[in-house]
Amino acid sequence: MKKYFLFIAGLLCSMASVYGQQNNHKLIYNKPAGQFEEALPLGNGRLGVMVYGGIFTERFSLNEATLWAGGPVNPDMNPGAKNYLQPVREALFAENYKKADSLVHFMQGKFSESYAPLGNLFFDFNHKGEVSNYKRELDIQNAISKTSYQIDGTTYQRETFISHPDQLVVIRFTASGKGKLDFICRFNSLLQHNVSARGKDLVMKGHSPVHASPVYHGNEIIWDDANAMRFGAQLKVMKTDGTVTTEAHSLHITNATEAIIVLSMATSYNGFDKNPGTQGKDEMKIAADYLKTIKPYTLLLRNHTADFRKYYDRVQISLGDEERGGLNTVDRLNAFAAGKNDNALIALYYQYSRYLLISSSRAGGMATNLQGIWNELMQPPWSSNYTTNINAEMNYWGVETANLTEMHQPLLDFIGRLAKTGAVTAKNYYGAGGWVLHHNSDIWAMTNPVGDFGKGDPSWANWPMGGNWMSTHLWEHYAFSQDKLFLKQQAYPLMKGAVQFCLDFLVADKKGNLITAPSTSPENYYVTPSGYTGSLLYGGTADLAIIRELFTDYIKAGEVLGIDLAMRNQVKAALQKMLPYQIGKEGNLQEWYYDWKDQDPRHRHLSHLFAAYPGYSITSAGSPLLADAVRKSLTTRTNDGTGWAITWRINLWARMQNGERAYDALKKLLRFVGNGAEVKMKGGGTYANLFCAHPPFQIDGNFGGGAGIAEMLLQSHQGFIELLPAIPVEWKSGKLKGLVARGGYVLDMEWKEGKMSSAILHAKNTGNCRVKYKGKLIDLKTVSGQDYHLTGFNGI
Ligand code: FUC
Repeated sequence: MKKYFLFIAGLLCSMASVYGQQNNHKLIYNKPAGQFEEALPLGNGRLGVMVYGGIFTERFSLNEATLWAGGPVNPDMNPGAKNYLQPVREALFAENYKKADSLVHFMQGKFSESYAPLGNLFFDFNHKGEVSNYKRELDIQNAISKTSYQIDGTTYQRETFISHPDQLVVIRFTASGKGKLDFICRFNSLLQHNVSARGKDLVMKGHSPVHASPVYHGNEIIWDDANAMRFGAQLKVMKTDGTVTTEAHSLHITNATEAIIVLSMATSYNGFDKNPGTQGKDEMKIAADYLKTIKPYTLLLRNHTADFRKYYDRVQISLGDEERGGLNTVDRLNAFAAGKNDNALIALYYQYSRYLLISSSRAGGMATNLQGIWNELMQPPWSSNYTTNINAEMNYWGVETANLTEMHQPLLDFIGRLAKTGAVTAKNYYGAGGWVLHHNSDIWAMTNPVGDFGKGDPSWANWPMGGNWMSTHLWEHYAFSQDKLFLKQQAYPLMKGAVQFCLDFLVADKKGNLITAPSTSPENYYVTPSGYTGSLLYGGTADLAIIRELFTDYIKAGEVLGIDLAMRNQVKAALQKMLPYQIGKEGNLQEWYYDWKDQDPRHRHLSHLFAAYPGYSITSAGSPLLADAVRKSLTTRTNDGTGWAITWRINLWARMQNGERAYDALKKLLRFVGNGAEVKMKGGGTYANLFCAHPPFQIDGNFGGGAGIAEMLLQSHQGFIELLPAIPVEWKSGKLKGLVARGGYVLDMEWKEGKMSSAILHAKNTGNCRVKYKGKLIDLKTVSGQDYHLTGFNGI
């Protein structure tokens, strides 16, 4: 029975007013950061700062999202690689995995390049006396950091934000006593650089290396100023009542009560295929241009806040706890670790994931990398690159549901560049059409298998599924936005290219099923009955699941657009012939072609479960037996693991509608691991600044964790919208506003003591929509722009 009625938009109760958690948007600390994992991130997508909040010396570590080592990649670097494909396949089908493994090493190229640290900006304060009442905080609703303390009765305050509309870092210093501010501004950098001071300006110029090897592959750093990416950082004292004097490499501000400083940064990056030295942009002009028309502080702040909150305020969340916003974040983490439930901390973690995405991924810019945009090392872990066998995609798992669809665009645009280099890689490594991406990439849109021409481990290097996985994001963006123009112009051609590669790459097994060869299950190893441990095989489940998902998306896209019938039929036929999922003797979803054992049964990767999340070719309703096999595999893998690995488990348990297991994993994600070098424990968790500890820091877990929380509250992958599909008993009451479901629907919900008390669906599109709650499905026809109060469920 259809039981719903239309509400007049204006009469809808304002959910905003019932979120009594206005303070739960802050990370709060009572001492300065001693290290990166305690410092607080600010960003506008392009510019990033980690604020340490020091008392005598304040440190801002600086980043610019386009500042990378290296230059345009030569995708033609190993043109003979394809000659090894057939011998590798023959060895595999002869079950000679060792030989296949040694041959596949010839199908490797260079490693990716590294995301570079721009430098540091320091403020040295001439403070004397006892410090009291220290506080620093990050207000994630307004994207502003604040530091304050007292010395001898004077209150010192600093606030910093990075404006997207004005493309500047803005810092305001104040003292409560007249003329009490006395400090020096200076830069440094690990990159080759020089600093000069003139008038009220301090300028740092420099360049990154043309190569920085991954830290796990030596310490080679190559400098070549002619071909290097250049950067410029220009600091200006915009306003002060004090005196500014220049020293050789610094500015000195004395006798001030207030000082407002702005910082502009830019690089010579001019596209993935342009030499950043010889064909680069004029970075000093770009940086200077942003400084030309500086607005008054209040206007800069107002523009910044309005811009940021336009995105941030779209979602509100409360999981039923009392307000804890005023508490110190480290105390909260410690209490949580000691077993004190803090659902407000989980809500904060969710909003923080949204904060980090708005701060690190803006339309027109770079996709957020392994550390977002925040890195202060010359050779950061895994080069702070794009790792596509889980991490880069995970960064965007939650973006659409979190009502941040615009933030998806940098990844979707990146796919367009990858398809260009990837077409050459497909030809040279596989003799295939379309385009391919392996497990690593960088700002140069590198697509080849890494490994320094034979030194890489095939378990990660020789995995050609990155482009296929990435392409599923193109469909997801359409599924949520229903933007047909995007589907037609941007998504479909790229999806088609990925599909073309797969059609060429798939081969028949001995029984005629279509499979992949060579194949791996990212970074995991099997043990054959004869005791051989390896990673290379044929017909790995993960490959097949990813391709199946891509093919399904491609078919749907073609149907929506009504084009390419012949190819669509070809893809449908291939899909029918693909090796079906197999259930192993333990009741597990088989990871390998044969039901072999895993070398590490608790391995962090869960690639063979791709079909259950992020894919949806296995669902509880559509394929219950396979879903049970997924549950079995998940149980064997356990909820332990590194940071991002835990978050994959949260999402999978949510998809398997097991709120308790998902919550158990969530608790593990929020384990306070201490800080930086002090981290001794095995497994992942959370640092003081709520960055995810792999360890070390990787931002994927922040985004994967956010996605997981949302997946527990709202799902829409089974052809219907499901409300509260996997909530644990700890979340018996809560309120939500603004989460997005596929089809272009925005949901507000309120539930009390385990029962929904209000659910409102805002339709952005006209169409048919099905909504499920506690096993009951209702159908509604929606009209774009209308709001629907869902009343057909028990308890509403
Ligand atoms: C994958 C993972 C590693 C690490 C790296 C960046 O290869 O298996 O653990 O997270 O990405």
